[in-house]
Amino acid sequence: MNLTLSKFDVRHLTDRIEAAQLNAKAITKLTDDFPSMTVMDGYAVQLELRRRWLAQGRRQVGWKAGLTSKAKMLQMGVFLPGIGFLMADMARPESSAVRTDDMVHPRVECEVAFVTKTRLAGANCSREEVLAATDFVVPALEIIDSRFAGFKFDLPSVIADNSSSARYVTGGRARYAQDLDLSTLGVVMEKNGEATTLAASSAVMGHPADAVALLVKVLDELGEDLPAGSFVMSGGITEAVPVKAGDHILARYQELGSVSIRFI
Ligand code: OOG
Ligand code: MG
Repeated sequence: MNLTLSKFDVRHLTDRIEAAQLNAKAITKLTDDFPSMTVMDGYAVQLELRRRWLAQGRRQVGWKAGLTSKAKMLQMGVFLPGIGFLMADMARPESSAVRTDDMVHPRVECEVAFVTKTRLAGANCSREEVLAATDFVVPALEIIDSRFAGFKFDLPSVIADNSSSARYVTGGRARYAQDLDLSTLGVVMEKNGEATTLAASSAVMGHPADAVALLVKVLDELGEDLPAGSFVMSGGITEAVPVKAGDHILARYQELGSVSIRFI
């Protein structure tokens, strides 16, 4: 897919995204000013942001796939998946208190995360290859935070914003993928003690490993691969739930245990 942004525009839009993240201040979506922006332009901004952060000494641990379930697509009104990068310093400990004052409007979603033991690459990556390359799976909560006003965006804008990546939390029990049927794992998310949303992992493209395969294909288009030892989040199973200071989230997964977090 083609690029419409100049190198100058990419740097300028990366400045905007980076400032919105640092100051936790919402901005208008990028396509308001650059209406012909493409998905590839979005990735050019995302990769410039990653380049800057790596140059600052931040460490990348992996990637995430997003908008991989119908629930998420319908919630956001964006009907194609995208990917984003994950840094080590975005991780928060299980059961810890997560600050909200450094985010714009955080939301929480339940995901299945994969940790890989061999490299994955190529335009034809399959579910079987992903499962063979998987060391173990672990339940995760992703705390997303769009930097766009009203949590409203289109695909090029959200990809430029690193697919709303903000924080993530793992917990529960790590399991070998071959010991589970990853397409039928039920998950219930409780907010402040009340079941708020529930679904099964098949909501993610029929099988969460298919979302990882899709991520590898997008990486291939970007000239990247997925190195051994990567942490990969496969996408929200249910819609994301807004949270504010004082809220507590507990996600209970079939076979994988539970993950909780509270907000201050
Ligand atoms: C985009 C990120 C989507 C997921 O798991 O679907 C995502 C968003 O909804 O803001 O992380
Ligand atoms: Mg997500």
